[in-house]
Amino acid sequence: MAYFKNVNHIQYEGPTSKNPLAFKYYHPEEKINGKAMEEHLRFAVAFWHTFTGDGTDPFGDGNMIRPWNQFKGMDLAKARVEAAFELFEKLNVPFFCFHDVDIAPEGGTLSETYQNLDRIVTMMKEYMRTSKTKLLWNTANMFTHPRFVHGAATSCNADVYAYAAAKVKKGLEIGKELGTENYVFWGGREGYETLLNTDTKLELDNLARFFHMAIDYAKEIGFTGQFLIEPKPKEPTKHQYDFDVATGLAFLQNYGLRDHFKFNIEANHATLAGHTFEHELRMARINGMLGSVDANQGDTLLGWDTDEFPTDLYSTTLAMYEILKNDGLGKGGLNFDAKVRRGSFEPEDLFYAHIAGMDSFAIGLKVAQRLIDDNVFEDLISERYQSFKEGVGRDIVEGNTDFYKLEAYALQLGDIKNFSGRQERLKSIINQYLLDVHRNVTV
Ligand code: XLS
Ligand code: CA
Ligand code: CA
Repeated sequence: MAYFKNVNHIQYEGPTSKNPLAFKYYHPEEKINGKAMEEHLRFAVAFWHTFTGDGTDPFGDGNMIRPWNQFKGMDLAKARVEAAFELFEKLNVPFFCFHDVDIAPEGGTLSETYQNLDRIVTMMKEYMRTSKTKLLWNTANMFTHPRFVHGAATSCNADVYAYAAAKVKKGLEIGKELGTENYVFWGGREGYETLLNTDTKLELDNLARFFHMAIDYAKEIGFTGQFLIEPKPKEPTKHQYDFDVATGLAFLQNYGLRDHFKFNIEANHATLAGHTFEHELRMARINGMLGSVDANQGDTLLGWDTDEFPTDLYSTTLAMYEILKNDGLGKGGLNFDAKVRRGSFEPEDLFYAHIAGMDSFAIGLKVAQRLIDDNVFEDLISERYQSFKEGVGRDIVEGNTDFYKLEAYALQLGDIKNFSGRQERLKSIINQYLLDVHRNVTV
């Protein structure tokens, strides 16, 4: 059965097209610096927002019109998979992502839940034999069910900890079965509400033990996906342990986990942490830890996680700049962890939203590559740090100095001269490049 009868395969029609169901900028085969756009961007659809979410918010019931909602229970789960592969094919998207609970209903017992999952995974595997769409990552939802009220791997309740371990164990088996590229750990309720009732040391030690057991099990079963930590500072807990890249990195290093993980950076989580998206990408990149991206955007007027489809070209450009500088995302990709607004409740809106996101990142890719080709930032940065290429600066960088020598040097200095950082000049150049995205002229 077709769930999106009014939508055909989305084609690239170019920037002058008026067809809302066409790509204006995303041209999968087009080569950017010798590599096809499709391979640069590695887009993924998030199963939960697109097929499971129903528009429910704290003030209102679900309102999304979804043709598969005519079914219930396991039939609904199967219908979602059918609808998903129809959308993947029509959008020509190479990857998807899911949580265990997105794809199959939980049973009365853990064993029943496993059985439900197995049936859906078998069905997905069958689709994936002929579909080009692969699994970017899967994960276990350890935050929705009431048992996770105090956390999962940081719960005060050891029974919950064991239950969470079982879910991740199953998740790794499923990931292996479906040939996933990555496995994501987002600490949904791994944090605290108040220090007054929390043994933070025990919770963090337990979280590290949990990750070590996951690494051991993955090795044992030959799971080859990349492990990813997804930082988020708050929501649902007041303070989440994986606050941002810097906090996550300190944790991984403290507990001897660094070599086994990379980060999955979500734009809206970066902004909730008081950073820009590109800041988090940069911090992960310079530490060799940039693994994958949850491509969305928040709302500057709202202090929570709105998970909007990305349309801010400034942000997609600076994000793609970091990704290109990282030499791509390896096994990672750009997962649209994004949901249509509650007012966009028709099935076609799912296509408009993904097209908007894919086109926005395609523009970001093109502009970022041109900025790099023309050394727009690099030339200025190189000039700005010139003092570290000679004399005392070179001694500092090469480790050939100490406080005595630096003091002696400082004592003989006259007035110290600084130079402008040229921030506004750079921003106006970015605008020029953005507006020139279609011209073959370089600025
Ligand atoms: C929620 C997170 C979540 C993770 C996967 O804010 O973004 O969706 O990506 O559990
Ligand atoms: Ca996410
Ligand atoms: Ca989010």
